[in-house]
Amino acid sequence: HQNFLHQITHNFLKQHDDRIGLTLEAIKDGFLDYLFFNRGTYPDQATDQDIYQALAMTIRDRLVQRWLHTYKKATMEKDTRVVIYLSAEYLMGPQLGHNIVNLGVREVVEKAMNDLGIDLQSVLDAEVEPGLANGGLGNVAASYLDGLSSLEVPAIGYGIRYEFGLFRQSFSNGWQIEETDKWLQFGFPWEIQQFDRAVEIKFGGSTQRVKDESGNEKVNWIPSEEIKGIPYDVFVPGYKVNTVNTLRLWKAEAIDSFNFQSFNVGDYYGAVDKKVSSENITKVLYPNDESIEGKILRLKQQYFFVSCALQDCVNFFLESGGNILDFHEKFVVQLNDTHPTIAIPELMRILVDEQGVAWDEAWHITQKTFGYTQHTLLPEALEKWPVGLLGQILPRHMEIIYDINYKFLNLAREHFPNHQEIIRTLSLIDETGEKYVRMANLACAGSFSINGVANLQTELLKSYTLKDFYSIFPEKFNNKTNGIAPRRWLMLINNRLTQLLDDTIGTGWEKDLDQLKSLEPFAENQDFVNKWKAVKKEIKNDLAQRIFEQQRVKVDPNSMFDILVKRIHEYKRQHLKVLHIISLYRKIKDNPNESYVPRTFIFGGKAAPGYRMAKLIIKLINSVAEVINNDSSINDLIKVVFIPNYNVRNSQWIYPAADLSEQISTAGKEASGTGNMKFSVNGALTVGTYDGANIEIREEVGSDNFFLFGLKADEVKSLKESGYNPYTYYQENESLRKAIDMINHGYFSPNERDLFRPLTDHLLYYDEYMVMADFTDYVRAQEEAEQLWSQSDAWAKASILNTARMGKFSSDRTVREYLRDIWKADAVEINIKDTLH
Ligand code: 7GP
Repeated sequence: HQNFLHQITHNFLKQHDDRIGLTLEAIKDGFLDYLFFNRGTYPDQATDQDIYQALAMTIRDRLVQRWLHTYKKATMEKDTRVVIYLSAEYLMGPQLGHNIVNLGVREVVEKAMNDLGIDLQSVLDAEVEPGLANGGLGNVAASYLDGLSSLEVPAIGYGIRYEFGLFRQSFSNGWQIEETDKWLQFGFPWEIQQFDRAVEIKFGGSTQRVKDESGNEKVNWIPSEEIKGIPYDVFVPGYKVNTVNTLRLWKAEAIDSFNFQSFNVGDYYGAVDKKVSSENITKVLYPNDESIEGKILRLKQQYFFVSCALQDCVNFFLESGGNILDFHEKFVVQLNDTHPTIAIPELMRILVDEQGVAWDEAWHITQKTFGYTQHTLLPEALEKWPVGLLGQILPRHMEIIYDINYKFLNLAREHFPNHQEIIRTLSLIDETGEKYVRMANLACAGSFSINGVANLQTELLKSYTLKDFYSIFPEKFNNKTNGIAPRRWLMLINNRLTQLLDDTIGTGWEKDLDQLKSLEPFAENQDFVNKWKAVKKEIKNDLAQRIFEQQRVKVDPNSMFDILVKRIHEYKRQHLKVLHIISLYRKIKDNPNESYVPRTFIFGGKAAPGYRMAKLIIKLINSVAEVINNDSSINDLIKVVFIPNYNVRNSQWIYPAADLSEQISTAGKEASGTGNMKFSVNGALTVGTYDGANIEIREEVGSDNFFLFGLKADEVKSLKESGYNPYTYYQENESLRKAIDMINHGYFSPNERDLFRPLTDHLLYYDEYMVMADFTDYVRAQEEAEQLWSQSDAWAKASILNTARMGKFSSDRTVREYLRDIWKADAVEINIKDTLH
């Protein structure tokens, strides 16, 4: 009977090949069909949202068969190895444009829309992106899924379907305002709900030791709360291949959406209450990028999606006839930082308590299953959970963690006999005050691979942050320098440059970014240099126009676009940039007759809602912008723009338009950075510190095409140890002093002179991130940039070389390295003509 049904489906698909075909007619028909039957409208009456939804459904139809084949013929097959990526965040970005590019149908779709009198760009603009991430860490999660699909490797990303993504940012009187991100409001056309793969998740209660039939001791967990996880599958198509992997996002639901007992005694509200509280778990993304407080709901979120994911893997592996003892052969599970680390005791629990595997064997399987990626150098970002809280929410896991710790510390003592201090720092439990579980230690003990995301960071992990783990397990440590997906971050967002590249060196670079190297000789070709400049000018025009429409600020596309976009954080030093702008402004006012390079300074980024200093920095930037943009005495030589609600969609306009990319973190603080890569591959020059992946970018593009400044990581450290006094820089550097005095005298806050005191006082008397120490050299690097800018051909040449030499930073390279060293999974070619069973 089943075969019969399959046959019918296949005959249907064959007859209706056009429905899923990629021809102009098929796409037009599909689109009009959805517009009429699904949206209930005609093209001339359709809203932007109607048009977007109809085109999205049309494109989605073309993914379904590829996705189903990938899922059934590769992912679920017993003998194929599957990469599992566990991440609390995915920064997927707008989907329509990306999926059109990956299907290889950009031109056809553009034509189909044109024929109907519709501008494709405005359709793309109508998409509300799924902002299910804070920043960098979610961005790499999305890039690596894209890379895995493009390399045809079966993979599943697991995460949370937050009902509200990262808050939307607007400004009121220059202050950041946060609003709920209702990204699901109009429906999300890229997902399919999989009700039949729902799982149950337990919380709380207690454990009980019982004897099973054969007299062996066994632990029962008797929870106090149970909820359901419902998966929603999002398609992740590879570039011009049939592989479409799955991003499976989980939503929490109450098991009985109605508690009839309460209902019968008239407590309608109480009955609904339980439903509401269960569903709260996946309500909203926590908006802090690098510091985590001990929030119960956050721990529940972490356990919720991790348990959903592992249960799902176990289920379909056993369904396909797999042997649980081979779990680590079938799956490799990558932990995206420590947020999913509770997966380690969860897998132990499933193996030991549910599958009856002996402890030592279960530990062997677990350690062979997990890899751990570490994304931060900020000590305050290392997650830890109070033992009391973890034990209350997950009593069985707390026991398992203690058991793991007992054995792990015995091993550690063999390496460090008589080093009580080292044993204390290695322990999974921090016992210095209130007891905490250290999630990074758990991740290190329970995985076979530990990697940083750029060379410098990996070295710093080995010599400081995870030093003692490194001496016990040197073989586990490795580096995987981050990369970005060239399809999104060049092809999709920079159509103009893509055309020029294709015309000059042909296509093929988008799958093999090293091919951009063949652009190098063109840097000496005047005709090409002129074309390069013309393209850049058009792109800058586009952004200037958007800025004018949005903010009514006129910026000059001939000025140098100097851009700093990323989360607002003191270590990322947006305030260093502001001090530079103020000092330049001061200089122009004091010496109006000298000649200056016209500059446009563009900012973007969100501050964590509870991070007061970051919010004050936003207010300062907006206040400085207000004064400078309205000061007619400086003849529009400088403009300052803060683009609100920085997200993937907005960033797609920003990166291609940059001349100068600001990567100015305190050395030794930025693990890698990926914005730095997006800028440079689009031809921006970088002004940057010797930090994160900046170092490797400079190595590739050449030191002549990169403006380096500032203290190095070891210099930061030794200056700090020798007693850093920021005030001396204020005394010694006149332009720095003037800039700070202007802020302190209320020049930018006439109604509230002391508004920025907390910020300036911090800089003068504390300055944890050494803004003051790096100021002078930063200004020097900026002057160097201005000198090069004045020779416009030389600048263009450096810009070309940046693009030409960025091949290394393709996420395809990074994914290949993960596959080679950690995941060890092979490509599986997907043939959509195969019959499915
Ligand atoms: C970020 C790092 O700050 C950034 O340097 C790196 O490029 C990115 O990860 C991708 O590897 N870290 C986070 O976003 C984060 O939340 C805290 O780290 C655990």
